Amino acid sequence: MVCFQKVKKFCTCEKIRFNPVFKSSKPFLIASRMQVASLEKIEEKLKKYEESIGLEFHPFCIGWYNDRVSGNFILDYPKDTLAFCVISTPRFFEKSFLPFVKNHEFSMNDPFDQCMISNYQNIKEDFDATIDVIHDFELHSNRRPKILTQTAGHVSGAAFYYQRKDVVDENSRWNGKKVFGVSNHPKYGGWFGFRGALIFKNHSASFLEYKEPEDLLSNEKKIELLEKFNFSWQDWTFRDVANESGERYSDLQKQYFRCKPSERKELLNDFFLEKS
Ligand code: B12
Repeated sequence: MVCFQKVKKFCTCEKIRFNPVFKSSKPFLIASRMQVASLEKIEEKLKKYEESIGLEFHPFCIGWYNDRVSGNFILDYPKDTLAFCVISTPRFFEKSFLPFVKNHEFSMNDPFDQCMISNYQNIKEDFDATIDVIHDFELHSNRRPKILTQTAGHVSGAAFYYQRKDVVDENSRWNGKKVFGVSNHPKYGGWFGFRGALIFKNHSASFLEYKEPEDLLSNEKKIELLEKFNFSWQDWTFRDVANESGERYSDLQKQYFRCKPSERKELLNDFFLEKS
């Protein structure tokens, strides 16, 4: 779901007047047009991966993310840096993961993570740009996640991140209880996964305009979503609270994620043995 709507009309008067880098408005105008053209090129290339392997890429400015999170989660890039929040749709498992498993030896504990590392390697090779990748599963040495994907998902418009503060009268409902937030995709509901972010270090996204994702859920639905995610996530029902597309994970995909990581390779071996 490549998003062009966020591109601002070029150069507001304020930007021209207050931009300290350029003495006149003309060079800034040219720079902005080049930036927009280069974003369009990047999105065009990424679209190929959306179609072939079922990933989605949603652009955002690092500053939008950093403005939301507390100090210890700040991403250390200039605020205008262009980044993409990456998510896997329900199709990713069959389109990318199973073919990957069929053709590769496992070198990591989690073949799914290995598959994403390989996909990002291909994407990086496809661009001349210097790209940093932060995976959803990456942790700092103190076990803190390197990126909060739900916040990235929200600011990029990929999926609304519902937190307890979004519910009316949350305290009387969940007094004293820990309630984790959950993201809802406008098309797939909960049937998707965050796969981290791509950061185009040399690209400015200062011309992108921030737009809040649409809050599609009533207060009752938000409560249902948060309660199912927190108190009965094992039955998968939180994913169906607002699933517009009707698309879900296949039985094999569900079985895979239900398995303990140590049993996943065996499950896949059995699956391919049965098919051969
Ligand atoms: C650690 C972790 C867990 C821990 C703790 C959960 C937690 N949220 O803290 C445990 C092990 C319990 C867990 C469990 C599960 N998890 Co988990 N988990 C993570 C992980 C790796 C990091 C989350 C984290 O540490 N957050 C830290 C806290 C502090 O962040 P926070 O509460 O969002 O606070 C920030 C925001 O509030 C932000 N902020 C402040 N103001 C505002 C305002 C706005 C508008 C916004 C947008 C943000 C914002 O600032 C705060 C930080 O300063 C993420 C992947 C990732 N890298 O993000 C997956 C992730 C959250 N988990 C996920 C899932 C699916 C699960 C499980 C269902 C199991 C599973 N894997 O199938 C269960 C369900 C939860 C449960 N009932 O137990 C998914 C959620 C998908 C979704 N739709 O939202 C994620 C995103 C993984 C993924 N790759 O998709 N998980």
